[in-house]
Amino acid sequence: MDVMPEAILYSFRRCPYAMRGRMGLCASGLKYEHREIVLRNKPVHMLEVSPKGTVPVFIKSDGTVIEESLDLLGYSLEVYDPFGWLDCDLEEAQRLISDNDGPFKHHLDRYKYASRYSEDANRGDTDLKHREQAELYIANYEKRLGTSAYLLGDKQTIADIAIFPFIRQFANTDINWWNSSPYHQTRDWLDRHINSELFIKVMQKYPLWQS
Ligand SMILES: N[C@@H](CCC(=O)N[C@@H](CS)C(=O)NCC(=O)O)C(=O)O
Repeated sequence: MDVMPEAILYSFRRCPYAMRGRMGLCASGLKYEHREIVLRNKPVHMLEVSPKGTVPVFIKSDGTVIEESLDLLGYSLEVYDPFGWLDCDLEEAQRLISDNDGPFKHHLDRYKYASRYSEDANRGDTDLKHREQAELYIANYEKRLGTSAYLLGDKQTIADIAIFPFIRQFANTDINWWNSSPYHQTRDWLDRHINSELFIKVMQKYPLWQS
């Protein structure tokens, strides 16, 4: 009898996209081999199955490759969605996630890694200017969270799960500023996610995987 190979996840602990993927996998209870990598030294096998070279990369036991974090989150929840994260207005969730992955992430990168974006620096942009732009999205969350516990209402959904790892990164860029910012509801929402049992589980440390 043939034995199906185990599914594999290539992941990097601090990557917010990988966190999103791991949240889905952990919620669904899917079993897989965790392969922790560093981005400056990607495993040959990972690049063979996914030449674009980003994490997360998930290889299902039938060999199918999922190389986008949102696809991995969606796939996991289609297998099993114990908390009903898909039970929401998926179009609205998609809109929020696209804003997060697009313009918010653009400004987050330039706020967090200002020195890597020298072109912007030459144009006189500062990291704080990008923080201000990113804050427009936080202000929208703050408004939503003023009337409900989660981004799409009183229930946690895929939108919260897909987005909070990026807000965590935004907050950690200057935690003193974040803690004294006017975004009380968003801070509380973020803290609830960061302190959740599931997130603590997905942040467990693994030794570097070696082939
Ligand atoms: N659209 C991809 C983006 C993933 C992504 O950009 N991950 C980063 C790490 S946070 C990465 O792997 N970058 C490659 C590198 O830095 O070499 C997804 O949603 O999975």
